[in-house]
Amino acid sequence: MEGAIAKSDRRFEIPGTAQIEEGNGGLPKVRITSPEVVGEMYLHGAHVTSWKPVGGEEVLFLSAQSRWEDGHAIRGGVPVCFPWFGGKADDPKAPAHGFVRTKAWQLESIAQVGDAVTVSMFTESNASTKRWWPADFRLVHRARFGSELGLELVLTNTGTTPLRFEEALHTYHRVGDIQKARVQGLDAVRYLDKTDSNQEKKQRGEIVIVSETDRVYLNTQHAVELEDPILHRRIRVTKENSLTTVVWNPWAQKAKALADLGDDEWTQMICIESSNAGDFAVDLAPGEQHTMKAIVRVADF
Ligand code: TA6
Repeated sequence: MEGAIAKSDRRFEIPGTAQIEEGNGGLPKVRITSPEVVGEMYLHGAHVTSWKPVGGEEVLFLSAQSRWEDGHAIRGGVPVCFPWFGGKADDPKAPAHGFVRTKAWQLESIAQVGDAVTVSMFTESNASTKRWWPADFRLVHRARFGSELGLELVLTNTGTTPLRFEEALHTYHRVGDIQKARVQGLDAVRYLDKTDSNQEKKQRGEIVIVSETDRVYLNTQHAVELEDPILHRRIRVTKENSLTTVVWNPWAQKAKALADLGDDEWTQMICIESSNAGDFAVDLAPGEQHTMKAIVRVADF
């Protein structure tokens, strides 16, 4: 059962700074409290659900309607999408966004450097992953909780044949009012519009959300800034080894259709996802390793 805290994991705790506790649905989580930050990361999906620099407000959106159980993804925070993004091209029955966000990972380490705390969790190939995907792999999600949130997705091809994968850090950012928010940094970048039969279009200026928005920005390593005049903050996302950025807001109708998202919660969230999706899937030879990084910073606005 996913719920119980493994006794052996207690050895990773850092008294007063990193505790392993039973979270929502009885799922184990690591709770971080340091002079610089508070944060949370569940073993379920190696899912960061909270990051709040001291003196500031919560940066991540988390749905009050989220499910907290094996086989379901948490709605909000940072879901890890792997080894495919969205639907699986050759198998409509396969779970959306892959299979690692809906299952328990294992705790690898918790380390403190100064006031920043880094939590590492991993998952590996086994008989159940091979039902969907033949490759042998080891995937680590490393989250550094500090005055900035540093996320690293490290994949190792532990097999003897090449593999190709997609990935995303599907981050839900909390905003005061989506209609007042602005996303900068993707001007003149081409994107696939998933609300318009994946037509390829070109971004002109900043992104303003005025309807359902579901776009995959292509071949871009640009930093992105989320301007929020209601919460008086600017969120800056920088990334490495990621060639696509996904921007998503379900708007009202889609939000109503999602059982694990409150009908009005679409006004308080926007996903900005550092990723390698579609034609930008990554090839990895046997024994090779690939690391995708994203760093989230908050500045006053
Ligand atoms: O990242 C955007 C997206 O792919 C959208 O198409 C939308 O489906 C969203 O992810 C949420 O997906 P989920 O499977 O978590 O409901």
